[in-house]
Amino acid sequence: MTDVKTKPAKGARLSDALTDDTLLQWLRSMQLIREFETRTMQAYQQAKIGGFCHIYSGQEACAVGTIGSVNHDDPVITAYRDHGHALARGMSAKACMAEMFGKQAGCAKGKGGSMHMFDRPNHLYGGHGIVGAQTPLGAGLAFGARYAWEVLGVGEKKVSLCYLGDGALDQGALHEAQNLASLFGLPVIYVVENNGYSMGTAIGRHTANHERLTSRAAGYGIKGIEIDGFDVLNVYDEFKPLVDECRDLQRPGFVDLKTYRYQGHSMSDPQKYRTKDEVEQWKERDSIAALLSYVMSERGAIDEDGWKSMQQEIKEEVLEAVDFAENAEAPDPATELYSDVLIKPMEGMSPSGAYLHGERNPLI
Ligand SMILES: Cc1ncc(C[n+]2csc(CCOP(=O)(O)OP(=O)(O)O)c2C)c(N)n1
Ligand SMILES: [Mg+2]
Repeated sequence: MTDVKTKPAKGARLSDALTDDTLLQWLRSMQLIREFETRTMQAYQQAKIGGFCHIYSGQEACAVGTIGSVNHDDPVITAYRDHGHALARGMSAKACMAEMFGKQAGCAKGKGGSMHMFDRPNHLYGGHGIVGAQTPLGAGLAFGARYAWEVLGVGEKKVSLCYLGDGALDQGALHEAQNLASLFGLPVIYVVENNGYSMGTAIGRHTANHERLTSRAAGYGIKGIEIDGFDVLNVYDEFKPLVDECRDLQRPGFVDLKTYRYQGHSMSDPQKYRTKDEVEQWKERDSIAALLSYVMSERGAIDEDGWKSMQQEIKEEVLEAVDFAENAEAPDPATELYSDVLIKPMEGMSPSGAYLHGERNPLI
């Protein structure tokens, strides 16, 4: 995925050594996420997508820069604002869109929806809707990876990436997980996509000492760094050394990855807690525009025509994904309702889930 041409010269940035192909791939990936989210909003407004839906636009450099810093078989887990991570990890736009349309061809057979993207071949273990629930699981993935390498002698040293929002910072689960990760030497990096808001609550109103989040990690003996998450090259420059260190030493890490979301918290958010000016100010630093300018002006790796055709290609890919999702088959309740889930049919219930005597299942 990530290709390095030479070792960077002394004093040069790590990203200077990334090949033009890698940078173009990142540009493509970020634009794919942006376009995908635009079409997702449209489909949602047309009531083709149901349930909760959280848009990733604005945060593209976070997923692309961090996932671009690890190996494909390093496990990744995240919260519910997960379309960007799924696409950056290599999930097809079709599988991602079909999941949101609740179709069998979706990555989780249409049973998870927007918040539960799961893709084992791409080493993505969800998509989790309970704030902070993924943080012990991220430690568990790291435990499994270290156990496989050290005890079973299978595979190489790995690092697990566990993304969370600033709203999950004060969940007890995160603190318990960090404690054990440090104690046991679990190679998990907690990547806080700090977009400044938990729903409508600004970070300064819900998290103590929010300007020095890394000091919380330090309390557990975990190395923490702050990164400007709006510049994908900077994300790579700062994040990659931490990944290498955590992999090498089999230790946890923590990142305060500062970012911003362009859309509301979810599809139903009047956004009374922030001004339009604030959003516009962040957009002036847009991460896709910044990377485009670098690959165009500094690298000469793409020109205006090349960019236009890349955008067009991506647009067609996403429209095809929407069309595919719309026309795909719905899962068959007779075979799918009780497969891959913990709840089994109860006595008196037909395999399709309907109660034979006409009552509702109290569990669903
Ligand atoms: C345990 C729990 N409490 C409350 C909620 C309701 N809830 C859903 S999203 C959210 C805000 C989380 O914000 P943040 O972690 O910053 O993520 P962001 O939406 O900014 O990506 C809340 C409180 C929940 N899903 N789970
Ligand atoms: Mg947030």
